Amino acid sequence: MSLPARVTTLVIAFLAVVAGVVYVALHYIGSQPPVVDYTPVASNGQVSVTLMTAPQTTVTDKPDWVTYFIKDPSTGQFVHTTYFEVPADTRINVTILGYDGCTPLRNPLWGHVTGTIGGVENVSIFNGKTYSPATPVSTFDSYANCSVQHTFAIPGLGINVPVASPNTVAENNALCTTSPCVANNASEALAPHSVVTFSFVTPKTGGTFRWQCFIPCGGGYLDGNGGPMGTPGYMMGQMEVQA
Ligand SMILES: [Cu+2]
Repeated sequence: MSLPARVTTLVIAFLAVVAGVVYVALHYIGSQPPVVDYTPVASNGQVSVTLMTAPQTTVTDKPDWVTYFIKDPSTGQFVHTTYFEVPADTRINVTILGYDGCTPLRNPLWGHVTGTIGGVENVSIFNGKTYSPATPVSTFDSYANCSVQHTFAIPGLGINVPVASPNTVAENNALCTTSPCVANNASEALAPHSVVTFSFVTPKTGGTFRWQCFIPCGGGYLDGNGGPMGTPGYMMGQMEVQA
């Protein structure tokens, strides 16, 4: 092989390795889910934030992972992310559309609603036909009843919200199968789900607050804590508080 040919081969091989390293760094380590910005739609010291849980993530290359979605207030579309931004010192009125089925909590402590205004979440269950009346709930016993699917917890603010689930076997066997479970697919939007609402107030100073689910819902992973439980954009995320 001539010298120029050897140099060319070496350079190409080197660039291939560099490309591989860059791909791994961006794809597996550095990739951050998009941030849904609610700050422009806050008014009178309040803002409404809408999340969704789903039994699968058919919009990504992890179709069998459970996940959250967040509704983009500017488009009305559910975005596959767990990162959102809200203003400081503001009442956040959260709605979670809970489209997944029930899983028991590993620790009954996480069945207590904490850190919300009034210490409760309001729960309505859609059974596929009708909604039950919204009822305030402060404690769930996820072993006695099929009642909780995931949790929405911000440990840095003392917030823990067990996300209520559809209760019956029939409902849990009729869950949505394509995510996000939204109105552009009417049969999915009408799958059994919970509607959970609660409010809390963001701190007066800004900051980044990690939030996550505490149900070990990473099916197929050690103790259920891998996969979606440890991956930003699925069962853990960030609330960015803008001062
Ligand atoms: Cu979960």
